[in-house]
Amino acid sequence: MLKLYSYWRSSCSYRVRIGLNLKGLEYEYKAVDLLKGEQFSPEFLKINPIGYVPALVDGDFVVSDSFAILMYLEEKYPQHPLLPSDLKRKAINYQAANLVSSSIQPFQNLTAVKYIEEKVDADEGDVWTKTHMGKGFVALEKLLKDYAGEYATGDEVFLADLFLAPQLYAAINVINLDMTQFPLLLRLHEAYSKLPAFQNAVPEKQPDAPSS
Ligand SMILES: N[C@@H](CCC(=O)N[C@@H](CS)C(=O)NCC(=O)O)C(=O)O
Repeated sequence: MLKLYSYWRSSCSYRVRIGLNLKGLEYEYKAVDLLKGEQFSPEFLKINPIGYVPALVDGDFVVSDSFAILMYLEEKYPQHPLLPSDLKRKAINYQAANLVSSSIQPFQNLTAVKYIEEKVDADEGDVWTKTHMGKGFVALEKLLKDYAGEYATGDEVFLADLFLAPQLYAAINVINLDMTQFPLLLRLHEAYSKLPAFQNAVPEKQPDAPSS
């Protein structure tokens, strides 16, 4: 069975959990407690040398990084395609996914926020995260307005949605970002909350989530 190294609150793990659910793949959940620093244990560093979740183990094959994992799953398990066949919509899915994973999430990563709080100021972490999230959301709101249907790039769920849902969850439930400027993103957040594959991937439903 597939194994997913994950942390309940990790948005990068959450993307992969949605992908696994959409494709109807069962997997064993291997919790890595990021707050306890388990990502830096010698055992985990053998799985992912940079010490980040998620990581997927498929038999004797190991792959890390949510984008790489999702592309691996996409090719190995073609059911419920994560990419549209239309070339331009596919490119927009890559753009939106990478905007989240390269231009928003790295700024909110535990390592980055801790660094800012320690080297700059304890209150600066939150300002820093909100600034980068806001900048990314302004871009996503503009980018997707010409492509969105019920979901980010049309009426079917695709890769962009897998990256957006966890990012929106983090903005709304964790960071408390003011979302009034982002009506389209808010509408997408609502739409995701109605889909079982997304509902079952939310942080609070994961085996390592605190019970209260
Ligand atoms: N590009 C990577 C980023 C992975 C990443 O940043 N993971 C975070 C959780 S979302 C992490 O493990 N952080 C641990 C740390 O900062 O020590 C991906 O998409 O998987």
